[in-house]
Amino acid sequence: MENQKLPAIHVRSVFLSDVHLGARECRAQTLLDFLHRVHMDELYLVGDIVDLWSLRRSFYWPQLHNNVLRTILGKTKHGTRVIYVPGNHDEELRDLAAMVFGNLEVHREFIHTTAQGQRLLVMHGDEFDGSVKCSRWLAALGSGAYDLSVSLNRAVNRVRHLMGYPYWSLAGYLKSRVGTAMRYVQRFEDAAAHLAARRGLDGIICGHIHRPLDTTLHGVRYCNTGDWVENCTALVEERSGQLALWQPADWSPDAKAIAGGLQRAA
Ligand SMILES: [Mn+2]
Repeated sequence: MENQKLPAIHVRSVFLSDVHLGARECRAQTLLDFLHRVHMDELYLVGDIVDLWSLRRSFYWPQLHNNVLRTILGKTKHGTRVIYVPGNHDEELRDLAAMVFGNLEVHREFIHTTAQGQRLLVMHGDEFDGSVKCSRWLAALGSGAYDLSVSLNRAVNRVRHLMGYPYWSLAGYLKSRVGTAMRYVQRFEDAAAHLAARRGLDGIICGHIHRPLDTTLHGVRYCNTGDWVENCTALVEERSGQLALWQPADWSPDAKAIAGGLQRAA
């Protein structure tokens, strides 16, 4: 409520991913604060917005999560073009690709052109899992599917027992793979940047790994929008066409942020 009294910030485009509505970990109120304050011509939903995996495991849908969807739909009615690029947790929506519902469109991937004429590939990023080892494990851990690893552990050990091998801990194995996880992140970022370069584009905007980053990699711009589980970050294209990663301090009521926000709005 308080936030609605703050002056609005007008930007050209906003890119959000990995909101995970329907999961307990989703920071819906922080996202609502952002959506109430920031007005945009184009809103890109870069996948894993609704977490259908989590909803299937146990149904959880509080009013706040509903409010996020209503706020987004409300924006479409007020002229914002919403481009939904589904991810792996909402992959059922990929069947709707190329469909247009008024100001809401669904696409498998999309090429965004900035006000400065840069062409950027927008995709969720699970597409890179195939070329990146160990990703399924990370995806499962990332979505909090501990029970999955426990039941897998049981299944693995049943097989090992039948084959005469001793007990082996999956959790222990995963912990020992932290180095592998770091390599996974690096390979993911490499694969994403390479794809954009191969297609002759200026860069890529993706999500999926919950690691916000805006950098130059292999000669192209690599932007990861982050997530709304931990980081609460959005990639924002300002009126000038400049891209920047925003975090809560950029739109929440603290002094520095308001000055910055007002400059942007001007
Ligand atoms: Mn994902």
